[in-house]
Amino acid sequence: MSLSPKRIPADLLPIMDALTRIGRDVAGIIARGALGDSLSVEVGENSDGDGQKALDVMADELFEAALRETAVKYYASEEQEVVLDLGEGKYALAIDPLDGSSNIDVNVSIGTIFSIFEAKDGAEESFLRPAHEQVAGGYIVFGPQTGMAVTFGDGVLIYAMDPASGEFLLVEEDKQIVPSSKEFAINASNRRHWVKGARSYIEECEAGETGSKGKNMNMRWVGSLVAEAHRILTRGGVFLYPADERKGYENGRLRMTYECAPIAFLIEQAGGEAHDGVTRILDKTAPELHARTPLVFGSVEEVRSVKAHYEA
Ligand code: AFP
Repeated sequence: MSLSPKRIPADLLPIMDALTRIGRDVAGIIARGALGDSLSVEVGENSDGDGQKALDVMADELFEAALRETAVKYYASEEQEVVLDLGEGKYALAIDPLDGSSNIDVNVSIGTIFSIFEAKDGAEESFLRPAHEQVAGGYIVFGPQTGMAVTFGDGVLIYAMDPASGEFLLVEEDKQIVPSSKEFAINASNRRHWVKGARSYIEECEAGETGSKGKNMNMRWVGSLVAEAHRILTRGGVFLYPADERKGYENGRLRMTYECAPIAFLIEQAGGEAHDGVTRILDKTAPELHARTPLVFGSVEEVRSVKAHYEA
């Protein structure tokens, strides 16, 4: 077993074991960096024409192979155009095998994001359903420490990987996000493209104590969703990837099925909130496998403030 089994539903334990075993292997590949094969060389394109890095494809192949030995029947990946039928099993798993690819060769935290549903009869219908039907959601973060945050709908469990053994050890149960924060995360270079609500919220943050917020704020942007989510789970904050006017960004950049839905599940289970500016992420249904959605998540006071700006 590659992880502490405590509080993991028995049916899901073999899947979580497979995910953390591969997580350990991917952490080892990343840690070797330039001592190994090039991880950031472009080797192809995914379904949307986004460049695929060597590590994107390597991680996808490793996770797919390991999950074939579990009760995962349907496998949906950012790196695969269609849902794969892995054979027998009662679950459907969506995954971004390696999120944050642009950070691979600059030694910045990257991650794997996963979402699990009970499989329905059909492949796509197992994923194109209200996000609140997930039975598990989480991420593995590859950074100065490798760790995992996961929820099965009964609180958020935090694991740390022991570098010596590669085992994921449970270090925190029922993680809670602080309700207020002085930190926001957004890619400020896109300001001129943002929808109005996002722009007015950020302007309020930038006004700090001279404006209606009455407190100075700080900004972070890692360019790696898992790194932002881990920071926000750990010390609070709010993350925004809004819709913007650029071609292809009318629904933001992030994908509903294997990025936003699992992150939203985790964040809500930790006492935070997650919406697309208007609608709760967990109330949304992806219209197609690789659909994008705007995403705002984090400390409840700030997430609600963003929503108020969208509604103003
Ligand atoms: P890559 O995997 O292409 O690096 O994209 C990472 C990501 O999907 C997400 O992890 C980041 O939060 C977001 O994109 C960064 O987007 P910008 O590059 O537009 O800031």
